[in-house]
Amino acid sequence: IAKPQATRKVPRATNNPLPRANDTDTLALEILEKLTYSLGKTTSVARMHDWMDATCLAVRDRIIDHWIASTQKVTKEHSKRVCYLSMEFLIGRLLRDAINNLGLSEPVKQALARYGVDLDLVELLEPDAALGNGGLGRLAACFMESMASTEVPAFGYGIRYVHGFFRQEIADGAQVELPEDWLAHGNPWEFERRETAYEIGFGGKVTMVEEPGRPPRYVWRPAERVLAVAFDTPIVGWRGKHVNTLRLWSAQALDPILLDAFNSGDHIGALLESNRAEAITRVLYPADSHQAGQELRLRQEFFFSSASLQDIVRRHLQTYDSLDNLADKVAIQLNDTHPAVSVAELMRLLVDIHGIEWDKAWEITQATFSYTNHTLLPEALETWPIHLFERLLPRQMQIIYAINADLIRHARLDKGLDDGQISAVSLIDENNGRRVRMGQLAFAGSHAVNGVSALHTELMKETVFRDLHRLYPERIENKTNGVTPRRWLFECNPDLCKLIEEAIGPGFRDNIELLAELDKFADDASFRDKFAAVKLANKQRLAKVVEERLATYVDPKAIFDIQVKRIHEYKRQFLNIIETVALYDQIRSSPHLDWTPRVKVFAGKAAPSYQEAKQIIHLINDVARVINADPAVRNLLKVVFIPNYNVSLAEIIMPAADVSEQISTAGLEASGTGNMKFALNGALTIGTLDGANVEMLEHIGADNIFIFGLTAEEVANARANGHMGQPVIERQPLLRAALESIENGVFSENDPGRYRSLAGSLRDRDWWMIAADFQEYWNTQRRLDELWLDRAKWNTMAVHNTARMGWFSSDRSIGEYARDIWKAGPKSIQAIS
Ligand code: H2P
Repeated sequence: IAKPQATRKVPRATNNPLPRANDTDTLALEILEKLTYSLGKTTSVARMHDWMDATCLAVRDRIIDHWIASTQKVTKEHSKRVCYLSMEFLIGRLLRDAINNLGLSEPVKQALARYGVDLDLVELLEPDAALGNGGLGRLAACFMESMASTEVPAFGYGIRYVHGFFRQEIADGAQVELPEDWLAHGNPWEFERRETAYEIGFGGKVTMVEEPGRPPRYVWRPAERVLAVAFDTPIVGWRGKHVNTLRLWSAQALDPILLDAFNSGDHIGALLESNRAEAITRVLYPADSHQAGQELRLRQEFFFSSASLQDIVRRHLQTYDSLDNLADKVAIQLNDTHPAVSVAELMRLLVDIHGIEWDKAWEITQATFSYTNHTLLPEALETWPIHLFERLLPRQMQIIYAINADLIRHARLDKGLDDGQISAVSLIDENNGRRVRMGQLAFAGSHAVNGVSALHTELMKETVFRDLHRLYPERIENKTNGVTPRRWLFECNPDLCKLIEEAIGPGFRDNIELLAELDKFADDASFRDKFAAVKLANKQRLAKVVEERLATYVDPKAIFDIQVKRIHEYKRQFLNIIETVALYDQIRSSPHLDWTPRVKVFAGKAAPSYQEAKQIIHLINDVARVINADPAVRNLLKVVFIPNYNVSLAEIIMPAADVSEQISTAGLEASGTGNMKFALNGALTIGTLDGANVEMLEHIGADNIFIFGLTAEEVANARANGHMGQPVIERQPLLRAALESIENGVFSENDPGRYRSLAGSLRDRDWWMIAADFQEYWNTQRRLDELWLDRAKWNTMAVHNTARMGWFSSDRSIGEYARDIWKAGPKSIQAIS
């Protein structure tokens, strides 16, 4: 390979970015320039990792050109900005996203090829930014991409965790949690902004200051202060039209070291303060460690809320001389209750720091905030013990009491609520040792509160927020989730996109709803065959990953039946594995029957403290070991659990599924977004009438989706009527036999009692309705088996799925938020119908 020399002739970004040639020659030089001048390496000594860094840096320069232009435009036009506050952003890798959105995929590939470097291998080296647990964090990442793509000016605000979601390994069938280290080799995408840092206080005292002729003021003197330092990552939208900022906060001590202590020999003590501060942003909390309860979690929540609000207020005052018009220029979206303390903190900033009168401040606060609820699970609705809250955030506690007093007065006097209803709407839960209810606080402080699917939104009105809804009937509205088609179709399934483009032209890349035009190809045999060929190639790619990681062969010609998501009882991976065991029994007892070959694929992490979920992982692995080693099964059934599910693995899995498992107990999955990714890539859904499945059914049509099981209403009734699993199990020989083999140690010979209590939970109250739904689930799976034999029909249905999923784009979700809640973004977006 010739060794080109780096030169400095490449045009550099200025305040007026020069349009640069998107050709291979220019990019090759830019990458080389980064390798040489930013990394100090020559092509002969550069390692793959250096090439990855150099490529990211070169691509980042291209983004910066657009970033500067976007920022200047927003500033000049005084556009309203959206601030999306989220404790989680599950971003994954950024390189492919960036080059795809900039339209640079081919030139970058060819530029690297000049140095004998393969872009595909470079991409694999980028660590996943796993700053989230699951759907909630991934939704925030899709929304960031869609806001950039639809040109909604936005800031994402969150936490720069040093260690993201844990790395999962499976040892002897069980989950082992290891620290994840995405920053170990630095992060080429981010900019540290040391000049953008804010002091965050904790603890201390509040004093009332009275000055003659002025109303009393409250002054908070925190006992402890830490610094929040900004790290910015530019997020580039489709075709590079607009770039937004993801601003993540990192905690640091005001003094990096206590020099006196150090000099007097206390080397450890000298660093204590700094350690304590940095601990705030060291690790992401795994969700579901129900009632994390730890003080550290509350510190994290306040830390990033306060830093973000101080930043928002400062920036607003740079342009406008008053905060009176804050809500006209900023919309703050609270992603779940994690940033709910922001309501009290903004009130403190407005009233205590900027001297705004209380009622006016409350008006501004409510007009500025809106809140998204993501779950009805009672254990996930955050509450904090008053004594902890008061000790850590004394002024915010006072403010919450004052907000609550106003709320209760209004409820009692204006709306005539009785005592029971008052205690339901109160921001303070008096029944469980006095706790602050963050859901109620977020609700009270927002002008709009939304659920994430039509069903979930209705259930919010009937359950968790029933009384608040009665008090403020206009406030709750629905915003069904969506996923970005750039990552979840264009990037993860390029061959399918090529095929779609051949059929309907390139328009769908700019308007995903044009996918609907594919519908007319569903009955075209030659198109269907090509569609199936792409699917097969994607399955081969997944099979290769399975082979590499698990040393297990899976046949790409079998049905790939996939369930990937956090492991949770309500998501019912347990139901799926029981059905697998029943199928195994049937294949063994009736070997002569014409069984349809299936590969059951599972992946997902269990929160470390969630014992039942960890047991389910163990069971899946135990079942896999036994079935995969049994020659009697003759490869008709394979079970694999792929460890360490993350965004990058999802990008390989989604395009490779024939069957998508969306089988939560109805009424419990708020929306789901994996369901959308699978169907968009042509998988057929087997699912309950839960979350967004309900709307998918409406769009895709009942003929193209496999719905089974109790409805949310039936689940609620069954629970209320004291449903028990045992009588159901008695009536169902398949289920009975499968459960018995699980509880008798057929899959855990060295520890036969391992699953006794897990299985026992079905005999008992069967809270998750697994026994109740089993038979219908089994029957529906067999309908899928049968359909597989008529491949033309299967493929027709698969094409309909892809064609009809355009509506589930996060561009559509963002359009609805922009139009109904934020009143921000270009007119074209707000005009979305
Ligand atoms: C949660 C809900 C999902 C929802 C997602 C985004 C919390 O994600 O349970 O139903 O789609 O938020 O709104 P998850 O379970 O995947 O962690």
